[in-house]
Amino acid sequence: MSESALEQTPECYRRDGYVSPLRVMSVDLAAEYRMKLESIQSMYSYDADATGILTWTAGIVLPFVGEIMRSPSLVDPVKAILGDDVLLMAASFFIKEPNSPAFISWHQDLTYWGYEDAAEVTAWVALTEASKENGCMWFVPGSHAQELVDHQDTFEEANILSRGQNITAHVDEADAVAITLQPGEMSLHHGHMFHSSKPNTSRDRRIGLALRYVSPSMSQVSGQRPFAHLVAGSDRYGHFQLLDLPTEVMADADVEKARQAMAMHEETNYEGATEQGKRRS
Ligand SMILES: O=C(O)CCC(=O)C(=O)O
Repeated sequence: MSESALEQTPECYRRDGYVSPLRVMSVDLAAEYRMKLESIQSMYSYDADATGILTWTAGIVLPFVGEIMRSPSLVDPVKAILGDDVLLMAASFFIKEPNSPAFISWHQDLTYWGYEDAAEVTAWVALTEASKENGCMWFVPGSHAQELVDHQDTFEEANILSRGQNITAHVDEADAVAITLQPGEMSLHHGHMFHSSKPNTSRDRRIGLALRYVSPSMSQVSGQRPFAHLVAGSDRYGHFQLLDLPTEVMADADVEKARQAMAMHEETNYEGATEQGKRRS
């Protein structure tokens, strides 16, 4: 990433609530990571529980995700926004299969995560192309300047979001921009950004890795201490339980931590819901 792109990142982020596209790895390296992911997925394809763990808590159980999430090409622009101390509190794959109806309704990420502040940035890394045809994300520039707005639960089957949550007010799609990415590029977005994505109508998978970075000052309203990895600087607060990076694919001890992380997240995420939706972030 060029010096000038890095310098412009905080201003652009403050103004628009997102920055995109930023190249964070080569097309070849993105293809290599895709191959790694798909070979691990095929090893666990018979096991829905393990597949859920490696999809939604990838940063705890997959060493190659540990490598991506602490890479300076991702962490430096995040530091330019959050400051020198940065934790990675979740890393999840958002995968849309070829010709699948899976979509994401208009939402703001921080709605159900239980944090008392908004010092959070999502880095969404494209391991495949993300295009209008295969269901890239759409952002409403400047919408992050609003506080959290009302959402309603829909629990729609094809909605990838756990509660199928949808911003209650009308979101005018004419105000939105398509966040198209080439493999190896990423977008950054604010936790209050209005965003959504449509189905994949292409013949290939669309694979994104969403990395949720936070400042260590962030804390859960409930007093819960979620797991996180320290990726830059230091943590002077102790609001999170710090984990070591994974060194082996789906090691038993890491899988156990991943289960605890999912359970903690579900407790927060489903607060006030009338039903439990999908088992995910
Ligand atoms: O992958 C998608 O289409 C949407 C992901 C998303 O909503 C997010 O990363 O916050």
